[in-house]
Amino acid sequence: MKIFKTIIFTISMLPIVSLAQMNIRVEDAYSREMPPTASNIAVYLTIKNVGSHGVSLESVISEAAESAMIHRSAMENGMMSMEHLPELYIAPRENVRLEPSGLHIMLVGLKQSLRAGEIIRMNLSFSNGVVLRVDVPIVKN
Ligand SMILES: [Cu+2]
Repeated sequence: MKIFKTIIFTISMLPIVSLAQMNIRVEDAYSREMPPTASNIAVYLTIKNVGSHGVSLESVISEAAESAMIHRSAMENGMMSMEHLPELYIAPRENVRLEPSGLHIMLVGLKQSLRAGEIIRMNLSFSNGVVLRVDVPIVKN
């Protein structure tokens, strides 16, 4: 009987999880090939929130690096600097583009150098509990 209850519970939870998952899409992910000495790389992608609730990207992990952070590049007194964002909000029915000279995900402490043609994996965790696995192709600079 306990098993039966567990099955019912699992089935009833499924649609909620998958609907939330469908509300967030990640597209056009890529990173540029860097010199072999580079220890950090920037990842660019577009996050689409097609749902009716705002959602925040809260954390990123990748097996390719020691850690990952959300960064925003900005010009300050003629110098390019990077600011660390604790999270990234995506309003309902909005897209947020992470692109060169703007928002990006910084993979810090690469475990090995990455060549064009390779693919690295990241997991993006959102405030609604959704975790999306994203494949990031490394492209020629
Ligand atoms: Cu950065």
